[in-house]
Amino acid sequence: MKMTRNNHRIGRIAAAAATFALIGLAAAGCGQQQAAGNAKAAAPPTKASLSWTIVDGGNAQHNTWPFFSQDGKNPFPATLNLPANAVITLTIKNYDDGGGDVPAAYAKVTGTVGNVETVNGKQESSFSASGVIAHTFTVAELGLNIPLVAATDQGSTVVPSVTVVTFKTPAKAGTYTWQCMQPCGSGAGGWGGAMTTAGWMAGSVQIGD
Ligand SMILES: [Cu+2]
Repeated sequence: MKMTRNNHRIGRIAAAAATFALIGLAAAGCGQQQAAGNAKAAAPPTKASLSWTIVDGGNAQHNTWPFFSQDGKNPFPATLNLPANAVITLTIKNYDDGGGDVPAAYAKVTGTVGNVETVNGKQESSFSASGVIAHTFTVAELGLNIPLVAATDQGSTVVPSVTVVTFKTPAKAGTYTWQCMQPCGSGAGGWGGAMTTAGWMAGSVQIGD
C-alpha cells in the first residue's frame, strides 16, 4: 500500500502509544520490584521505654489483691498493647513485700536481652525459687519470664524493688497470654483471685496492630 500522509501520521501515533505502553510497563515492573524489596528487608526495630508498677493492693477498691499497673493506680487493661518489632526497655517498680515460692523454671530470667535483668542496680539471671520473688511477668509463648523481687520494709516505709530489663518484641503482630507465675492470688494454692483476673496478674498482650 502506498503510504499517504495520513497513514504516516497514524503510524507515528501508534509508535508513540506503543512506547508509552512500554514505559508504563517498565514503571509498573519497577514499582513491583521495589515493593517486594521493601517486604524482604526487615525494618529496623523501634525503641520504646515503659514504666510499670506493681501495686500491693491495700486500697478500698481492690481489697488487698496486688496488680500490675501502667499508671500506678489502676490494673492493666485486660489487653495490654506493646509495639511490634521493638526493643523495649522496661522498668518495673514493685511495692509488694510478699516474696513467695515459684516453680523453679520461673526463678530464672529468660527471653530478655542476655537473659538478664537488673534488680536494684545489680545484674541478675536467676533467683532462689523460695521466698524471694513476689511476682513474675511471664509470656510463655514468647519464652519471656521476668521475675520481680519482693519490696523491702524500712520501718513503716515500703521500698520498692526496681527491675530494669530489655526485651525484643516479635516483628509480626499477634496476641499472647501473660501470667504471673508466683501464686499471689487467693483461693486454692493462691492461684485464684488476682491470678485469674484479666489485667491484675494475668491477661492478654497484643503485639502490633
Ligand atoms: Cu503475682
